[in-house]
Amino acid sequence: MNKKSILHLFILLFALFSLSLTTMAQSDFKNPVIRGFNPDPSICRVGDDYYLITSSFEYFPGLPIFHSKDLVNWKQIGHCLTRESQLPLHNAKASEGLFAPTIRYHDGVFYAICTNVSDGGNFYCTATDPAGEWSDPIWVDIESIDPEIFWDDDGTSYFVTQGGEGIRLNKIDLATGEIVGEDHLVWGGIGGRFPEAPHLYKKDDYYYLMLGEGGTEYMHGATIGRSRNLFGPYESCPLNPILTHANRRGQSNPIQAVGHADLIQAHDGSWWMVFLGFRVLHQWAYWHVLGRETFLAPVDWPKNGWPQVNGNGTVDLDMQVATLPLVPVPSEPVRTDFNDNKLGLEWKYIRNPISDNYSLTEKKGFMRISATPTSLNEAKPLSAILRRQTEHNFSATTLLELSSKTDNEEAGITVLQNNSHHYDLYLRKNGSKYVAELRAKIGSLGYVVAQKEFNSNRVVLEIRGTPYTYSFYAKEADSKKEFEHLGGLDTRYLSKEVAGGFTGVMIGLYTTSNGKPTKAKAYFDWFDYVAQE
Ligand code: 6LW
Repeated sequence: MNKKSILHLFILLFALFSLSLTTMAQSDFKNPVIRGFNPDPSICRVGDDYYLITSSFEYFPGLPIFHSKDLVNWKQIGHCLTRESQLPLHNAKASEGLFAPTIRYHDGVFYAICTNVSDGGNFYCTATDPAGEWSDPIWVDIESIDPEIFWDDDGTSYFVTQGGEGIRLNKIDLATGEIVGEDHLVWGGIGGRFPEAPHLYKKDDYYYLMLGEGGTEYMHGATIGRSRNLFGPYESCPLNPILTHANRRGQSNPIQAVGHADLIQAHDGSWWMVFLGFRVLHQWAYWHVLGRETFLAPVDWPKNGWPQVNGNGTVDLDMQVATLPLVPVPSEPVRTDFNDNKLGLEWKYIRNPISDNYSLTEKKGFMRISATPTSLNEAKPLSAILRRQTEHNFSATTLLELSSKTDNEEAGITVLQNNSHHYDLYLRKNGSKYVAELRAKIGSLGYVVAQKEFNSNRVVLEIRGTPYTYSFYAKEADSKKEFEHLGGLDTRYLSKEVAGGFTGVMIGLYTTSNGKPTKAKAYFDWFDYVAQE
C-alpha cells in the first residue's frame, strides 16, 4: 500500500473514531432532567428549540418556562406569570394556586394554559417570546383542571380538560375565551382513579389522547387511547398503562409516581416523553421531600402503531439511551451575592409579594427583607425569598445581619414544605445579646430544639441536607470560631407523605415579628447553595 493510501486510511479511521466518540457522548443522561419541585411538565417545540412549563401552586412568579436544545439540558428562561394582574394568589393556601399547565405553539404564538384554583379558574396567556412578557390571562368559564388547547386540522380550537368522569372537549373561541357549542365527554381512560392531565395528538390519521391515571402518588401512570374521530369512541392502547411504576416491574424503582406526561416529536423525528415522578426515600416507610420533578424517556412510536415508553414503560435515574446531540447549559453559580438589582429566576415568593418589603439597593450587596407580623405558620404572604431544594445532599449557607429591637422578631433560613411543616434556624434578640435558635414545626407539634447565645447580630447560618437528616449550624460572622452544631432533624417529617400537598421543600431566607407590629429588617449578604446529584 503506498503512502497516499495509508494517509487516506488513517484519515478514514480517525473520522470513524471521532464519530463514534460523538455518538458515545450521546448515549446516556441522568433523570430527573429538571430537578426539585417541578411537576406536571408540558412541552412544545419550535424548530430545534424546546420549551417546557411546570406548575407552581402558591409560589410567585408563576409557571416557570424552561428552554433546551436536546431535551436533557434545560435552563429556565423566565416565568409566564410575573404580574399580580396575571396571578392573584391572595386566597391560595398551601398547594393551591396554579395547578397543571400546558404549553403549546400555534401559528407563531405560544400559549400557556392553566388553572388558578384559588382565584379565577381556567385561563390562557399568549406570547411571541416564551421568555416573556406574556399577556394577561383570558379566563375560560369552565369548571375543571388540567387544561390544554388542541387545534384540529381544519383550524378549529378545542379546550381539553379533566372534568369529573373523564376528559372533556369543548370548542373555544380563542379571541374571547368563550366556550361554544356542546360539551363532549370523550374518554375516561382504563378505569384508574382520577383520569386527568389530558393531552391530544394527531398522528397517522388518528387522534391520540393521553391521560394521567391513578392519582399523582404511588399508583400513578400514563395511559393512551386513539380514535379516527376526535369525539371518540377511543380505543385503549393494549400496552396501557404505557408508563407506570405501580407494578412489579416498578415497585423497587427509586423513582415513583411516574405519570402526568406530555409527548414531543424531536427535530430529528424521534419521539420523547416528559413526565413527573418523585425520587423516593425508604427506611421501612417510603417518603419524598423534593416534590414531583420532571423526567424524560425515549418513546418508540411506529407509524399507525402505539407509543412504547423506554421499551417497557418504566424509567431509571441513569438512562442508557441515545440522546439528541447534547448542548450543555451553564450550571447555576454556588453563590448568590445579591449584588445585582434583581433576583435570579430560581428565587420565588410565597403568594403575591409586598414589594416595599424587599430591596436589593437599600444596602448595596445585601438583600434587605423587612419583617411583617406574618409568621412561617400562616398561609399568607411571608417576608421571604425561597428557592427549590434540588438534591437530597446539599448545603445552604447565608450571612445574616439582623436589625431588631425586640425578642419576638427573628430572621433566618428555613427548609419549608408548607406553613405547617418546616424547620427554621434563626437569630433573635435576647436582652442585650442575641440567640440562634433551631425550631421544628410538624403539624400541631412545634418546639425550639436548641439555642446558642451570640454577642453579635451578624451570623452565618447553615443547613446541611442528607437523604434522612437536615443538620443545622450557626456561628458569629466576624469570629474565627467554628460552626456550632444546633441539631439534626428527620427529613421524613417534611415529606409529602406527612405534610400532604403538591409542592416540594423550598429553602427560604425570611424574617417575621410573629404577630406584633415591627420595624425589624434582615440584611442577607450572600447565600451559597451546593448540591450533590
Ligand atoms: C394536577 C393533576 C395532578 O392538576 O396533580 O399529577 C395536580 N397530577 O393533573 C396538581 O399537580
